[in-house]
Amino acid sequence: MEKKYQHFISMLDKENKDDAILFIHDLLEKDMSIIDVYENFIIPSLADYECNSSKEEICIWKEHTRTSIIRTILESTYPYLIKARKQDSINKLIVLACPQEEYHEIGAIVSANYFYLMGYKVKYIGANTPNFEIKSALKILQPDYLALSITNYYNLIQTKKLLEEIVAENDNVKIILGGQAIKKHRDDIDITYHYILNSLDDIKRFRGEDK
Ligand code: B12
Repeated sequence: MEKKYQHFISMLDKENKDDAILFIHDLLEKDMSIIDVYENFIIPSLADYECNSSKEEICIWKEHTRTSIIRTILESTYPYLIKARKQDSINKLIVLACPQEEYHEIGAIVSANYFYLMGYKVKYIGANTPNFEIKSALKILQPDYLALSITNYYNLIQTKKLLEEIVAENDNVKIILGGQAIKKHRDDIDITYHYILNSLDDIKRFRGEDK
């Protein structure tokens, strides 16, 4: 696995989009599970990424390029998720978003796909989603859960305010939080939530307890 992963990373480092996409499709065709592909290739390829330039502007466009390759892989492998989805689906809806100013969305997309695999109905409504759009989705869709992905620490403060308003206005919706800012800083801020989930295991456990 490690050799294959290093090979994949070398293609990403060279920004060799076509080869990287074909490589992942080949793994899936040779019977690697979609979860193994997510856990051992897709997630670490971004989570462990370190820009080797000291210039910030170079790092940002390089991160965009890498993310764009990963996004194409996520979209183009979606049929494998459909095939792997658990048969015992659960009649509950999760609305998932990245709040205002939060542009990191791969974690949100991956977790949306994991909830889908576990049998939930999921609507991912986007990165950098303005507060009024999140509230509108809650009003119209009446989901069981609102899940937010927060990566950047600075976005915790405005999300705290948003969640206080949401909980005051909606009796039924339960709040799920995830993402690196939550993982690292949840004790630094008194933010409203019902569940904190940050990994596939967390989501599996949550599904097991959700009747
Ligand atoms: C790609 C990337 C970007 C891309 C994002 C593109 C996109 N469309 O998503 C771009 C170029 C836009 C970007 C911009 C910036 N970035 Co950036 N970025 C990254 C990078 C390299 C990877 C992030 C990623 O996709 N990881 C992979 C995913 C799969 O992992 P994940 O998000 O942790 O998600 C997992 C779990 O957390 C969990 N999860 C996540 N969300 C949720 C939600 C729920 C409900 C659940 C259940 C689970 C869950 O599930 C996932 C699977 O396990 C990281 C480096 C790193 N080490 O993470 C920096 C990083 C996150 N960025 C960082 C920074 C500083 C920035 C910028 C401020 C840079 C700048 N100067 O402009 C801007 C901020 C933009 C903004 N306002 O949001 C810092 C954050 C530090 C901090 N403040 O906390 C990091 C850590 C880099 C660093 N080492 O400094 N970035």
